Amino acid sequence: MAALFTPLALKSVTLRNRVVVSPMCQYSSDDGMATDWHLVHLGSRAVGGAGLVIDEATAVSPEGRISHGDAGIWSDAHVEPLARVNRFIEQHGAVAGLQIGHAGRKASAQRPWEGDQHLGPNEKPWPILGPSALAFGAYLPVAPKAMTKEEIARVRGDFAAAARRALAADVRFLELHFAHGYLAHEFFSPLANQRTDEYGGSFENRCRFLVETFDAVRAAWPEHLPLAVRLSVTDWIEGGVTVEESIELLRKLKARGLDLIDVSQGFITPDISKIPWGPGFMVPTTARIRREVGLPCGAGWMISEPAAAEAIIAEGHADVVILAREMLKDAYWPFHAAKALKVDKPQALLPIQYAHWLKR
Ligand code: 531
Repeated sequence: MAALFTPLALKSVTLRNRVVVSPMCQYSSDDGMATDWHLVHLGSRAVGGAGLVIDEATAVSPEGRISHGDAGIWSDAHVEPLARVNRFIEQHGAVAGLQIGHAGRKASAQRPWEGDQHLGPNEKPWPILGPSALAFGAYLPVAPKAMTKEEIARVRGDFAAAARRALAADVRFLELHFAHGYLAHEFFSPLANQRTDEYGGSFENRCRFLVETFDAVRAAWPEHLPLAVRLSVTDWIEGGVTVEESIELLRKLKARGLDLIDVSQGFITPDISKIPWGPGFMVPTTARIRREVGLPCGAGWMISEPAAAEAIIAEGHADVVILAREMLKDAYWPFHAAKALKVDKPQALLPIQYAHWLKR
C-alpha cells in the first residue's frame, strides 16, 4: 500500500490521502468574491483525487489584498460564493481548506501577468500597511505606513472574523498565511520589522503579532477543526528569519493549539539569490521541523514525481505533500500518481461518472 494514499486524521477531519492542493492565487475574484473560475479550478482538483484542496490566499480586509483580483472574506457577502465552491469540493471526497492572510507591504499591486508592480495613481491603489515604514523594494517600491497598535488590533480582529466566516462557508481546514513576505512574516522578520515597541526588536516581540493573531483565530475557530500555519521558516538572508527561531515560534504555537505546519520559505525581500532551488529542496528542513516541533507537517516546493512524493511520506519526512505547479499542469495528479504507484483501483479516487469507464 502506498503511504501517499493512506488517510490522515487531523482533529475531527480525515483526509482520504496525503496529497494537498496548495493555495494558489488566481487573481480572478470579483471584489473578493469567488467566481465560476474558482468552482471549476478548485472543483476539478477535488475531482482529480486530492485529499485536501486549500482555497487560495484570501484577504481578511480589502487593504490586505495583493491585487484587485484577490479573494477576500471581509464581509458576509463573501460567504455564499465560497461555500458553493467548498460544497462541491467536499461532494467529491476532498476536504475544503482555506488560507487567510494580509499582504502587508506587498499589497496594492498589479496581477503578476499585468506587471507585478505596485499600483500606480491611475490604477486605484490603496494605503499600504506594514510593521515599519520600510519598502520591500525593487518592483514593490512603496513604503508601507507603520501600523499603530489600533491598526494591529483591528487586523487581529479581521483574522478572527475571517475565521468565523470561513466556518460559515463550510471550510473544514483553516490555514494562516504567515509566509512569503506578507504581513505576519514582515512582523517576524528583522528584515522588515524595525519597531521599537513590544511588536519589534527581540524574538519575543517579533513573535507577538503572530501569536496574538493565532490566539484570536484559535478562539474563533472550532476546537475540533484543524488550524494550520504556513510559515516561511527561513529568509535565506543574513539577519533574517532562521530555522532555529522558526522552531521556537512553532513550539509556542503548538502549545496554543496549532495542528499542522505548512513548511515554506523565503520572499521577505527581492533577494532570492540564496534559495537552493532543486527537487524537494525543503524536504530536509521539513523533516527537521517535524522532528523538533512534533506536529504533522506538509512539505512543499519542487515536488513533482509520484515516487518522490511517496518516499517523503513513507520515510516520515512529512505527513502530507503540498503541490502547486504540478496541480496546475495536471488536476488529476493524484489519480495518475495512484496509477504510477500501483495503488489498487486508482479509479476509486474519481467520481463514478469517470470511474465507471476507467476500470483499467
Ligand atoms: C510565491 C512564489 C514565488 C515565486 C515562485 C513561486 C511562488 N508566491 C506566493 C503567493 C503569491 C504568488 C507568489 C502567496 O503566498 C500569496
